[in-house]
Amino acid sequence: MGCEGYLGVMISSLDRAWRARFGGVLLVALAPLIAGAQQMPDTLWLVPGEFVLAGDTMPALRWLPSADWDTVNVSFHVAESAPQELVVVNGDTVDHAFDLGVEGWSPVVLPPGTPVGLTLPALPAGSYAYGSDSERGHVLGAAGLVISGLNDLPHFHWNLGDWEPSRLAEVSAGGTVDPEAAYVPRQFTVNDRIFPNTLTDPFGHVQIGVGTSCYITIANQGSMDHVLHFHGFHVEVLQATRHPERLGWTKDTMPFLMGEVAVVRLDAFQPGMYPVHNHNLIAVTNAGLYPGGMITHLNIAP
Ligand SMILES: [Cu+2]
Repeated sequence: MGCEGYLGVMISSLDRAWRARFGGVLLVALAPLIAGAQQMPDTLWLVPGEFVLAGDTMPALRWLPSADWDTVNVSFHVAESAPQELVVVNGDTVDHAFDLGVEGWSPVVLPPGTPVGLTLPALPAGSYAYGSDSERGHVLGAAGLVISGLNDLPHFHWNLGDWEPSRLAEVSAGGTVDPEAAYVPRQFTVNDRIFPNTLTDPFGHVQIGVGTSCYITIANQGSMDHVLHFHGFHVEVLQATRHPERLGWTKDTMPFLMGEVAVVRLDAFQPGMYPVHNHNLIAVTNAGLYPGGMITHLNIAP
């Protein structure tokens, strides 16, 4: 299906989804929120648990600001170019290493149960993916974002993930990923949420006023490549770690290779509700049911 046809289907489906969810209450009744910047926690906990997406119950690992289980990895803001002291506690049963993917900075080993103090390096303005350097940590979804500077505008983030329940179960039980096996994820998330729950995410659901601007950090921490299509706007590419040639481009469709961390700027010149969706049809479903998965909205208040 071409994107125009796709768009029509999507808008009417979105409309039905909204009505189902909000009982016909106009979404404009929701007060526009400024993305509340989460500050770095004093202690970061790697916590094992379970998450449920559209009927699939899956084992999980999450980076959290306390030992209490939550399904959403914490992403946080730090001051530009200032080292940060952080204590990390590995609540899993095996070793992990805290990884920031920054050249010249080595992952810090985290034995289970022992608090480890580490210093985040001075990070130039931009966004960085942090996680565990192990396959177990990656597959079970221990992956968050550190956003340095870029706080002169509201700054939203979309941490993208894809989930194949059988792979998670295998790895959780101590197995490894079979590189020959087909990868068939059933769930696709933005900040560990599936649509329409993406619309109740204060850090991911873009809600700003017409005539204003925001940053959006977009990180692909899944196990496949993704492509997002913005309706209503073209965004300016400020960072794209796997597509350096795209810096400064203004685009409505952007690819995100596995591991890519990007920052875009959105100038909201027109009011309205605009979907942003994955261009891969399977990635806009929840366990095969459309619409779902990687869809969120730009809600631009008049
Ligand atoms: Cu589209």
